[in-house]
Amino acid sequence: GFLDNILSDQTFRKGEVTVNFIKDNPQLFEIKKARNRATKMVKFLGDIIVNGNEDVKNAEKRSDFIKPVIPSFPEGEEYPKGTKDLLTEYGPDKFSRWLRHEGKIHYTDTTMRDAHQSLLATRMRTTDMLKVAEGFARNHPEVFSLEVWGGATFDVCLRFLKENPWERLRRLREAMPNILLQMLLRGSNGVGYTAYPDNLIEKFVEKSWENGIDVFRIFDSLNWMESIAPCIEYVRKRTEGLAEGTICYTGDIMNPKQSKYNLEYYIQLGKDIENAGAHILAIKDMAGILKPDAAYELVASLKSRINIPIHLHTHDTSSIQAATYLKAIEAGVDVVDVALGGLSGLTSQPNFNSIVEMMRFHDRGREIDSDKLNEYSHYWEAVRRYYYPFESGLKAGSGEVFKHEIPGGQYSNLKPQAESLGLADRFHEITEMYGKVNDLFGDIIKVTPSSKVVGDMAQYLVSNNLTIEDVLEKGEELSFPQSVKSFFRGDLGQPYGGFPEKIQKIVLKDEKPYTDRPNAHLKPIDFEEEYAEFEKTFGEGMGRELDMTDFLSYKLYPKVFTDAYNHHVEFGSVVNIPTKNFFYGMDPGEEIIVELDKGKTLLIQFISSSEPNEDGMAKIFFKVNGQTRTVEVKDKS
Ligand code: 3PY
Ligand code: ZN
Repeated sequence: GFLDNILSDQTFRKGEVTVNFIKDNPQLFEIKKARNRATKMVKFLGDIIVNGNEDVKNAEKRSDFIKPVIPSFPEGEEYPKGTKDLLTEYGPDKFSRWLRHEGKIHYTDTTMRDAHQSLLATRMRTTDMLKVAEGFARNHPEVFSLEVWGGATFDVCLRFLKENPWERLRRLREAMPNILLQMLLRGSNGVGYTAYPDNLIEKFVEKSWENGIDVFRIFDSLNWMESIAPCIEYVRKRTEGLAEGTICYTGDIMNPKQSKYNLEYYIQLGKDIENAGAHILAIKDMAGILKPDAAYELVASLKSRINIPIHLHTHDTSSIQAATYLKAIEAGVDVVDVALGGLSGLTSQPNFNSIVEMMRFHDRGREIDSDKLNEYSHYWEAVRRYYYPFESGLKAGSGEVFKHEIPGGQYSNLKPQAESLGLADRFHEITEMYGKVNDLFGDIIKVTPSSKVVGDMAQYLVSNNLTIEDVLEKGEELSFPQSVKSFFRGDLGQPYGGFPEKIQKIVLKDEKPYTDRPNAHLKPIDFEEEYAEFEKTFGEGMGRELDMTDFLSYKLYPKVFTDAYNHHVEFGSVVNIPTKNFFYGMDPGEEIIVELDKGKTLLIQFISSSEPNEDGMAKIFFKVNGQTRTVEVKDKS
C-alpha cells in the first residue's frame, strides 16, 4: 500500500525527506490511486454478491453458461487493408462512387449494435465485444462495415451497464482500425428520444467522427427531411466520413390500396436525400416488412433514379427476409445488413453466415472464409447465454409483424415493459392495439422515437381497458401519456400528410401545436459557459480529466449521466469486469482476473461472506493479488 511504498523508499529511509517529498514522487500517488480503484472494484463485486444486480433481479437463477471460445487470428504488425483504408485514400465522394460501381455484394455486420439491441435489449457489454474485435478485423477485412454504436446503445451503456459509450467507441476503433465503423443517428433526436439543439447535434457528429465513427446512418422517425438534411450537412462539414441518408420503410408498395407510402413517395424521398448531399442511401426496414417483390421494385426503381449506392437494412421477425435480400441483390443493392449467426434471426438481422452461403456461387457473391465466420457465430452463441434475462422469449418468426409493424428493436423491449405493467398475459393484445393506434394516428412511420409513442399509447389503452372507440368518444376526459402529447404538439417533427386533426385535438385539448422544426424552439448550447459549469460539478470523482465527450453525454442524458457518474464515484470503472460476475456476482472460491488499466491486472478471489449484522452490514472477504481484502456492504434485502 501507500505507506509501505513510502517506508521502503530509499530517500525516505535515508532520512532525506523534505516537504516536497510527496510532490516530487508522483508514482506514490499512482499506487495509491490504483489501490483505491481495486477497493472500489471489490466493493462493487461485494454489492452484487449480496444484493444482486438491479438489472437482472427478476430473472430466475440460471448457470448453464459455457465458456466462449475466441477464434484464433493471424498476428502481425499491420492489419490487412480494409474499407477504412480505402476511405482514407479516396475521401468520401470518391469512395461513394467506388461503392456504387464495385459490383460484388457488401456486408455490414450489425452484431455489436442492432443485433443485441433487438434480441437482448441492447445489454451487450464492451468487454464481450473487445475480446473478438481485433481478431475479427484481422480475419475478415472484406466486411464493408461494422455497426457498433448509436441507436439505443448510448443510453443503455450509461443507464444500465454503467459504461462510458465513448470509451467503448475508442476501444473498438483501436482494435479495428482497418474496417469502417458505423453508427445509427436519429436525426435531430441524436441518440435520444426527443429533439436537441442543432449545435449540440453538430458537436456530437464531430466528436463521433473524432472518436471513431466513419459511416453515419441518419434517419428521422417520421422521414422528415428537415431533421435528416442538417445532419447530412454536419457530416459533410465536420468530418471526412460518409453520410448515409435514410429512408425508413413502412407499409407495402405492392399493395394496390397503398396510397400513402407508395413507390413515388420513396423515390421522392431518395432523391431528396441524394440532393441533401448523402454519400449513401439507406433503406431501413426497421420492422422487417419489406417483402421480396417489394424490395426488388424499390431497389431497382431507386437505382435507376439516383446515383449514390444503396444500403439495405431489415429485421428477420417474419423469418422470410433472406428472400428479400436475394431479390434486392438481384435488383442491384450494394450493401446488406447481417448479423453473425449466434445473434441473428427473429427480431435481429438475417444470418450473416447463411447469407454468405446463399451467395457462394452467385454472380455477385463475395469470397468470405465461412469456417472462420462460423467460429464467430459460436462465440456469440456462447456469450449470449450470459444475457438470458434480456431474451424476449420469441421462439419463432411471426407473420403478424406485417400487421402491427413493430420495429425489431422495440419488440424485445415491449415484452418486459408489458410484464412490468402486469400485462404479460396480454402481450398479443398490445401488439394488436399497436397496429390500431397506428391507424388512429394517421398511419405514421414507426421507428424510435415515434414507435415509442405508438407503443406507449397501446400499453396505456390495454392497461386501462380502453378501446379506440373510447378514445374517439370520450377522449376529452382522458389524460394521455406524455410522449403522446409531445408527439401531437410537434416535438418529433411533422408526419407525412400531417396529423389527423380530430385525434390531435383530443390529445392536446387546449394546447396549441406547432409545425416548424422542434429545434427552432430550443436554445443553442453555450459551450464555453456550460462546459465550465459542467466541469465545476463533475470535475472531481471520475479519477481522470473530463472532456467534451463527457459533456455531450451529460447534455444528451443529464439524469442518466449523473447517476452513472455517482456509480463511478462509488465503484470506479466496471467495464472490465467479466459479464457473468457483473450480472450474477461470484461463487465462493471463484477466482477472476480483471484488468484495472492497460497491463495492470487484479486477481480477485471471493472467499466468503458473513451474515449481515444488526445494522444490516455484511462483511465480504476477498483475496486481491494474494492479499486479504474485506469490504462491508449494506444488505438491502
Ligand atoms: C434505434 O433508433 O435505436 C433503432 O434501432 C431504430 O430502428
Ligand atoms: Zn434495425
